[in-house]
Amino acid sequence: SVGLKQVLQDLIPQRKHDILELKKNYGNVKIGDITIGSVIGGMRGNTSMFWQGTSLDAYEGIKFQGKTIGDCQRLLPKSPKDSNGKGNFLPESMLWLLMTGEVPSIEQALHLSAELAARGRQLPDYTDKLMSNLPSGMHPMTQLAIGLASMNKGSEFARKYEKGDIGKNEYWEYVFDDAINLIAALPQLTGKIYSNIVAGGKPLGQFREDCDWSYNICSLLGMTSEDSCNRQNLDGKQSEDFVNLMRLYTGIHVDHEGGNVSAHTTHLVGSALSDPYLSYSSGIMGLAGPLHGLAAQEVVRFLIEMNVMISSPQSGREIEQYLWNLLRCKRVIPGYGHAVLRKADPRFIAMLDFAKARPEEFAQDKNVILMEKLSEIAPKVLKEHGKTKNPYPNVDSASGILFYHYGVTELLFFTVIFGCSRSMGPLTQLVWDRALGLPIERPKSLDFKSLGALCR
Ligand code: AMX
Repeated sequence: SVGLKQVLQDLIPQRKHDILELKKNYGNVKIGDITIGSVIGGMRGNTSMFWQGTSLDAYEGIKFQGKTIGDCQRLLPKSPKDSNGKGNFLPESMLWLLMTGEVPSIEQALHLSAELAARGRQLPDYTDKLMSNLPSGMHPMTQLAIGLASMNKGSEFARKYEKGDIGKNEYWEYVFDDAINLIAALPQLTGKIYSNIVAGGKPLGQFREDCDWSYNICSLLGMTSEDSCNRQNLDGKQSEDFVNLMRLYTGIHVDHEGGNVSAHTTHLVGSALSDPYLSYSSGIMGLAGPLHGLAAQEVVRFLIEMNVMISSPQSGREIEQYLWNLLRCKRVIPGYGHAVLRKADPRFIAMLDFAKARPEEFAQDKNVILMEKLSEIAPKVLKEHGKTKNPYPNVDSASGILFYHYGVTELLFFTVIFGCSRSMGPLTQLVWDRALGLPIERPKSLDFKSLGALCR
């Protein structure tokens, strides 16, 4: 079938059987010990979540249903409108892979893309009105969380649940519909937020039902050469590159295992049977934190500030000095380090490769040059400093500065684009959570007294 829901329908019985068997036959198998260090240390090393779509290896980085970024770039269908075939895969292809575990055919990917475009044509009128009336200057991530939460008014799952006419076995079907509607609405919602920030709410571009999801994000930001606004006067090549950057960025930020704040939050809130809009809105609140999604913005600010203070972005000696001063002031180097990864993030490398493949476009951009130079110098400094477990660049080191290059300069807005992408992984898991009948999450907590008792 070319329909994602139908394909899932066929997959679910076997997976459900598998999970019941696991529970029945192996429910008591131990997979680790929990230490006091983990209880008071952000639950590090505490392997305790089921998450299907992606897994994170400390050295190999992210894998999407077992596939590396390189595999995905080779295997996942691209847009047929891609003029030279060198563009990135469609995030819609990634969504299919996450949901089903299978690489979609081009027909399946395009069918899903068309379905998202058809469902995402316009925002519900209540959301549109609400977004138009938000105070100017409100944080873009607050706007996104409000917009998403408001869409719960149209939640199929919440409506059916309220009426009491669905059984547990059918939950996933309505969660699926909500998830697809939510993902479909993100280009419009993102465009609306951006227009609130930069144009007093005036539309910046057009939604095109014959175009893919990433194209529509770009168009509604006023960033395609064909749209009415074309705010940055991008020429055809730049506009095509920007759309490809968006496909790349939104294709590889979809998920990063289950334990990160936005994914875990979505899963946790959903486990209380809150609908996908409320669940993902909560995840967005977590993504807004500076140690999580907001880091891309910090990196851009950091690069711009450093470029003011040094004579050239190629000056290794001055960069090194700048970093040591920062560390002496007990500040972190933004864009470096990771809670799980222990090497350079392959997503960073993919973004860097995007810039390297376009030397003419970026040759004069001091910030992009500094970003690249920094990735050679900062690891050396952090290693010598000796505290950071992973001294290498993380995903946020490159992404923001590339958007900045093309003219998206409103730093607080980057995380909204991250939020578009990140919808795909956690919402996939939410569909599977309900399909497999996973229960409400309820870890046990300990107070000082109980911890003390364990130490005696
Ligand atoms: N610069 C300086 N010091 C750093 C550092 C950095 N980039 N990264 C970690 N450290 C320090 C920590 O502050 C900690 O110091 P402390 O012992 O005095 O508290 C020590 O090294 C050990 O930390 P860690 O175990 O290596 O990292 P963590 O798992 O606690 O935190 C992270 C991970 C990402 C929050 C941290 O590396 C950091 O703050 N990096 C900078 C901000 C950033 O780039 N965030 C983006 C993360 C990616 C994402 O989720 N989007």
